[in-house]
Amino acid sequence: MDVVTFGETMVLFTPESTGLMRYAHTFSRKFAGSETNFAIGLARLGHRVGWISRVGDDELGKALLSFVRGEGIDTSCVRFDPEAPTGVFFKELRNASDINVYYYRKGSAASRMTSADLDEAYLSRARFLFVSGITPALSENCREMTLDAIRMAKAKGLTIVFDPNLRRKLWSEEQARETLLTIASQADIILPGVSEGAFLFGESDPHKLGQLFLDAGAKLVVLKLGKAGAHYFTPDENRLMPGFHVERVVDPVGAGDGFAAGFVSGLLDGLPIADAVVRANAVGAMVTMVNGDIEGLPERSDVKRFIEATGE
Ligand code: CKP
Ligand code: MG
Repeated sequence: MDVVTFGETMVLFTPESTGLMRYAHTFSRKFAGSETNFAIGLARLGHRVGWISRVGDDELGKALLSFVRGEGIDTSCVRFDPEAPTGVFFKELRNASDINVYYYRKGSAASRMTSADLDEAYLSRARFLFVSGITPALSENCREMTLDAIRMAKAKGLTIVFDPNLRRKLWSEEQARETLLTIASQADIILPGVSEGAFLFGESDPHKLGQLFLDAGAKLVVLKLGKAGAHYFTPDENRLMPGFHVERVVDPVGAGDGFAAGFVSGLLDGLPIADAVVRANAVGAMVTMVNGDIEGLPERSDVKRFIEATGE
């Protein structure tokens, strides 16, 4: 296996109509969650990924698990929890620039995960552990599990990749800041957005943020700048890799996970950091052109064509 990740994937309902969701009568049913968005992105690019989670022992949990497995993700460490339901969320697309997410996930099966869901032998089969800042926000047991997963993976020599994925609806500012900074200090590679950097350090200048994350402990920081692209920082060099032009953004949710998949795919292929960031920018951009968090994730040949056509 190349990468292991863990976290909550939910049933996603999206109104078929734009505007206020209160007027929506028909919804499409999809599945989404940061870690499986990322995992499926990597699988489409030809890599092998394992996902650790829990789903409810219910119809939607069974559908979700079949779906993720069908996308080629190893789900041998996913369990059914008979005592809690599969989480659900709604994505209201009032228009392309006004998108709201409503969670119905409190007490969900995945939020009941504990460190006992982690299998050390399973983790040690991979080269990378992908950690998203959503999982520690789900519950105190998930927060402990996240820190234990990092500890175990580090001991086994895995590279820790961390996407802070700040979700203010899930926890208090103080809890979020403290935990995300703790994880940032333990990660090898960190993929924050500027707004997340500003939340954590009270600073939004990209150069200063890059340095702050390096000082906090990361060896490589890739700061996401939206349509401007991404700026990477190591102790020795830093460089801005411009983003790709997108004619029309349909749905930006999931772009960060696509970005992470493109970047880790580049590292797995042994690309120089700059080229891995180009791939990350391309996958992130492609995700925004399609409604759904995983529907726009490209295959390898699609990314190549997109990069060539857009003249990076
Ligand atoms: O940062 P992104 O827009 O890439 O993340 C989107 C995902 O896991 C989305 O699929 C949703 O399920 C979530 O983030 C979340 O819990 O908010
Ligand atoms: Mg994100």
